[in-house]
Amino acid sequence: MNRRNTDNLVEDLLGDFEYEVQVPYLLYRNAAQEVNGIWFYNAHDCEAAANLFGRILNAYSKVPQKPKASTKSEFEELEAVPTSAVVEGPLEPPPTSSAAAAVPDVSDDSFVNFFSGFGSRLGATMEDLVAEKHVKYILSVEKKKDDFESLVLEHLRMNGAYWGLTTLDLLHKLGAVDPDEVVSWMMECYHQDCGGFGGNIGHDPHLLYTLSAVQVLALFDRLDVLDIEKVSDYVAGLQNGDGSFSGDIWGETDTRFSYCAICCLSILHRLDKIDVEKAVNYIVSCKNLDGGFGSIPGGESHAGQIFCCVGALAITGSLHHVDRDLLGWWLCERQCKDGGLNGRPEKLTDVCYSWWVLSSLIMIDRVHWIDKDKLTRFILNCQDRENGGISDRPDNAVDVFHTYFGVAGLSLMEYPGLKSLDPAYALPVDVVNRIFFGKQRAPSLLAS
Ligand code: GRG
Repeated sequence: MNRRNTDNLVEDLLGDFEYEVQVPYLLYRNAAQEVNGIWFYNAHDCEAAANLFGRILNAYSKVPQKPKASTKSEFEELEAVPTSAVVEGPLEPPPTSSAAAAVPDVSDDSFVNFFSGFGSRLGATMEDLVAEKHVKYILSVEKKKDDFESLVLEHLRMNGAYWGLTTLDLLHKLGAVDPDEVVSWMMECYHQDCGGFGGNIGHDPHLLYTLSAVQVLALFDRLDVLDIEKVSDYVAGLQNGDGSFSGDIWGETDTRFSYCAICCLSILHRLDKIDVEKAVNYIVSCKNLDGGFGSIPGGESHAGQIFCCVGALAITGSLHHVDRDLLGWWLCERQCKDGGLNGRPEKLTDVCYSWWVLSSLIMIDRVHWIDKDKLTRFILNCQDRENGGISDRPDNAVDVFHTYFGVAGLSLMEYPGLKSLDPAYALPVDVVNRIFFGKQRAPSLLAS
């Protein structure tokens, strides 16, 4: 059930089990009377999983109950359950994809080898990732306000906060910062008049910073400080007649802004404030013949824009617009001889594409088309092992942006000891689960 975790969620469907589909959620109550919801990016997958539940329950209802004391396994006992219902289950992608990462099936050997064998084949341990040094580096950048890096990040400080703090969370060290201090600084970047956030105190509001602000508040579980109607009105107000989004009042459109708006509104549970169908159609109009996406219709395919478009389509349950094999092929061709990934043909590799490319491949179930060991080595070779931080390429100067995307790429490859990141929301999976399941419960099942 988990997108990239080999620890499967196990539920006994054959006990006291009830389920209900409310696309994109599959809600169920188990024998312990716990109500849970499984959230799917794709409406089809949601219905297909429900269908599978139905087939299992239906088949089981036809099987006479066996005596408890049996030497046979529970699966052998379910002779009347057609095994093919599970093997050919609707969650399974075509044979070429071997179930890949998005919906792991631990019975699939290629999947098990791809992920769980990784630590031992590579000899990777937490020692290879100098995690403590990276934590120190991130904390030190925050303190040094006058050095080069801080100055060049001055206008992007809100994004910097998102990169740095998410890195700390992935490394289980978010507790090293004072949330009140962060939240109070962030609210100084908030524009009460319009509902948007600036990149720093006194800077103009923009969707790029508004998403980072919302993501950081979500990390700290402090979305309650927001005037959610005001912020979501600001975001929704930037949608144009053709479904695209401008980044701010000055009007430039870019699929990056479509992603920022959709991700932000989804986190705030306010997607209903925009015309989602038009937003999706606009993104689809930016799709190219090579399967990739650009920043505007006709714009060159670029891995960064592809993440934005695939992420927005994933969040809105519209991934059926993607030709997974064609795009997967284009994306996996981004891996170069040094193991790193570039953002488009003939360009240099850069650690940040570990995120843009891998997250996209995960969302379209083609991440196993990448040589994971080589990419892991590439990222680890970009670390400053003495002072912490990760650079774009080996031996270059480190910065917070590449430190985040390096650690994020490792997390997507399930590097030992790191928290899991959600490939669409670019937030740790536990944070995304809290947003969608923490306070929201299955209304009809709870009522019964
Ligand atoms: C929440 C993760 C997250 C993102 C928010 C801002 C945004 C949405 C996405 C940005 C996507 C994007 C366009 C990334 C590319 C960034 C990058 C390294 C651009 C460099 O472009 P070039 O042309 O580089 O200088 P190449 O590598 O093509 O030479």
